[in-house]
Amino acid sequence: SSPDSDGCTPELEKAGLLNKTKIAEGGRKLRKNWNPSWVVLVGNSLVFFKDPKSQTPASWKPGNSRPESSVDLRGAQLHWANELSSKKNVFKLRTVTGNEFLLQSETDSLIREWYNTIQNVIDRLDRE
Ligand code: I3S
Repeated sequence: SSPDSDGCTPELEKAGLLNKTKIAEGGRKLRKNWNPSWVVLVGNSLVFFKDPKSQTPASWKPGNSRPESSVDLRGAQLHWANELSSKKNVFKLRTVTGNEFLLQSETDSLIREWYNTIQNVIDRLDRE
């Protein structure tokens, strides 16, 4: 049987490296600060970790794999947002609490996969 045969462990849907910047906190605009982020979609949440490659070997210890932040996708909104950046392949994720993130990848197919997978989770939660 699968490790989640009891249905209690949230399902890992997707994980990978994206460029990320937070542009609003509770509806209040923030200054952009793009950084690579290890992004994990699990259950109803998008979880962000610091890019291990941007850390020194000494700083990369198990204790440091603590998430940087996490986003509840229930009620969230997703939009392509190339007008919000000079970078290509940018989408905006807005949470119900008014936090806004831009996520970006140089790889077209990769960013489309992320967009579709996140949108599917949002749609699933909307139907619950
Ligand atoms: O939308 P903006 O404000 O032009 O975004 C750019 C700036 O945030 C810039 O930082 P400083 O204004 O602190 O120098 C960033 O380095 C750029 O990456 C931002 O623009 P892009 O187009 O990369 O999202």
